Amino acid sequence: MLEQAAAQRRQRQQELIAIAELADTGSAPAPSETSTSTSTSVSGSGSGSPAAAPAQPSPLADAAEPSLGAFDDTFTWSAEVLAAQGRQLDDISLEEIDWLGRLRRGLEKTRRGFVTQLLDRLGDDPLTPEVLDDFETTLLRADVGVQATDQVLEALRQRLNEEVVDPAEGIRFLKEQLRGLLDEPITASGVPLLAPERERLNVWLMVGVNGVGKTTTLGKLANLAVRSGYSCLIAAADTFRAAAVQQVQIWGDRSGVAVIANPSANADPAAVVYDAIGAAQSKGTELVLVDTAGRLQTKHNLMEELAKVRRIIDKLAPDAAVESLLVLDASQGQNGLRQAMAFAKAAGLTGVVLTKLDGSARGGVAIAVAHEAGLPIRFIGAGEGIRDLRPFNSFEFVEALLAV
Ligand SMILES: Nc1nc2c(ncn2[C@@H]2O[C@H](COP(=O)(O)OP(=O)(O)OP(=O)(O)O)[C@@H](O)[C@H]2O)c(=O)[nH]1
Ligand SMILES: [Mg+2]
Repeated sequence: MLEQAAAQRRQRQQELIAIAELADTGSAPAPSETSTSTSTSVSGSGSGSPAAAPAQPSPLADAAEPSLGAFDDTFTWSAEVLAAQGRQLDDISLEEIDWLGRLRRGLEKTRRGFVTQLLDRLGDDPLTPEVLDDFETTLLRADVGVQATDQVLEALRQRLNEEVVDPAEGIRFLKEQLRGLLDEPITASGVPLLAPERERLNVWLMVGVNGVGKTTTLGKLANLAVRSGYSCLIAAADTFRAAAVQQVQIWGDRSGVAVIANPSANADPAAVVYDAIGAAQSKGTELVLVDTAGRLQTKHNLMEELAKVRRIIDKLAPDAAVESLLVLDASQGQNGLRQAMAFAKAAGLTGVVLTKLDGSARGGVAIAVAHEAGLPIRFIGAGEGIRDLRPFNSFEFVEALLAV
């Protein structure tokens, strides 16, 4: 079965290598603008004075290196998933194994041994149309969504009409269908793997309802960007919640990334973004990460505010590569789909970051969002740590979701 998957997913190799490059540990030099400040409202890590040295000897000091665990079941599984994508053992990094292990553990609740149970129950007999009810329950319970589930089952039914399919082959086909749904919007976007474009201004907005993990994701992205050698700046545009600027400042400090903020009460988020883009343009910064509010007095205000921020970016930096990433808490399941629909228009969404997969029983919502909202999943978060975020890979995700 692994050989078959290897043949099919060989083209994935290139993507994975790019992922490894993006997340390459420690190879990137610290960004030259680390902890510098402009004369306006920028505060860098540490003292905040212009061109101040970083407060920490290493800005990445708290980004714990992954360590090799036991050669347990998870380790073996992780190595197999990478091998199935055509990866050679000697070019697999410890970080990748570590991440896959965490992803698998994270999706444990979603999986709840579904596939194992399913295979046990089905035995070795060929699949019958009645058995598809079990598949349907599996998918719906993981929050894959009605539309996507219908489409997958229809494909399976058709397959059963054409030939005899044993349970293991059924699962393989199921995984292939799910991957197809996840990859559709990614392929349509023309960007297989999202990364900031070098030597160009990239503006990435984190949007989403309160508490989903916007600020945490931004902090992790800042760290990933620094480790990948990008110059980066954070715009603290959540001016609604009093502690928001402080929270984002802590994340900036952890990676030595300067934060643009406006200390006055009820500052206009669009003005903060204005300052940040100005600072980025004058310094030639490659990536501006924008933290936005998850809650305002009314939902209407939130959408208005996001639209205004978008207008400012488009006006000030018409040539910038803008990404508007909807952050979704995987544990909110189908609610996430509704949020995606609500934000799509005002925020001009270009992609999704799925967070909290470590504690979620509803990881399948990724498939619903990809299929029904037509949005590419770009990153996934599975933990509160600074390294608990990785670029999205449908093969790894589906393997983790439906692991035996
Ligand atoms: N377990 C887990 N917790 C997470 C993850 N991402 C974020 N969190 C936690 O979720 C909580 C909310 O995260 P924030 O980043 O503050 O969320 P936010 O969307 O910025 O919230 P508001 O600014 O209030 O709208 C924090 O306690 C984070 O540590 C994740 O991937 N896994
Ligand atoms: Mg926040």
